[in-house]
Amino acid sequence: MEFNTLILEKEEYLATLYINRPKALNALNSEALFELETAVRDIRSDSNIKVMIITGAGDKAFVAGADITFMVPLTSDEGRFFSDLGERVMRQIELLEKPVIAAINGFALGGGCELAMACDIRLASETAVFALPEVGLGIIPGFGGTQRLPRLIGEGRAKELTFTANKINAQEAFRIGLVNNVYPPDQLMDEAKNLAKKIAANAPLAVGYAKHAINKGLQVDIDTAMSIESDIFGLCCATIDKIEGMSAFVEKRKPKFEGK
Ligand code: CO8
Repeated sequence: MEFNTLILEKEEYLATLYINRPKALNALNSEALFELETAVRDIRSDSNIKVMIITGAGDKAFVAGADITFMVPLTSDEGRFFSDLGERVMRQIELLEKPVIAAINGFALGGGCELAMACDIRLASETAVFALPEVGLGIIPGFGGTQRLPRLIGEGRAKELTFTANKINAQEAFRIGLVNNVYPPDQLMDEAKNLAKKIAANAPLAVGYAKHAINKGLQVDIDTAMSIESDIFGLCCATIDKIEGMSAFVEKRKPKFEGK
């Protein structure tokens, strides 16, 4: 699949998506967001793909934000449209039935930090820098950042980062729980691929259902969440992979999952 602003590579079970606008440090304009939406749709429908990695092309930036040049002339209505588009695409990543790993290889600012937050697991290079600089530009995070950041790191820290627009390094991002782990730059992609491989060895439907149960459960009270979990557990029990996984255990062999 050919894009102007992205590179999509597929190998076996893994799709790796590079945000590729090097002249603008991979900043997201509307073309990039529409292409991202197309790529996510393609990955959703590709039954070979079990895990997706999102990273930035080059060695300087994951994504340095929404494209400021693009946003300069936006009217209120156009700004609302652009924010809606970004929110929709981030949500499609979050709701994708396959795990998405952000491999954050440099600047993850504004919309770039928001893109990383829409992914399931965030791995960072030691050189990564995070911030929500929006209030310094007279706007607010508009791709879901005001909602996801407090859910990830707690209200107080989220408000401090958002109100100050402070930049933090990868170690600080790790300390506050914004990223799962930090690696030397030359190891980041290998580590992301190792993680993808581990995930892909498990039953794909069960992994997707687990993602769905966690996402849905976080939005509701604990009793409703338990009921969501048991409903989805019931769905797992109707899969061929459940029979295979348990048979393999009993027969002391490795399971061969079909995603059915
Ligand atoms: N948008 C457009 N162009 C950018 C962006 C960006 N976000 N970031 C960098 N660039 C461009 C620069 O303009 C420069 O272009 P040129 O060579 O033509 O001058 C090129 O990338 C290289 O950048 P620098 O020369 O500035 O590189 P430095 O290493 O000196 O600095 C920084 C790197 C610190 C990343 C710096 O470029 C910077 O501060 N960039 C802006 C970061 C930022 O503020 N991001 C947040 C944007 S706002 C946002 O994301 C809102 C999301 C929600 C939108 C809701 C819809 C309305």
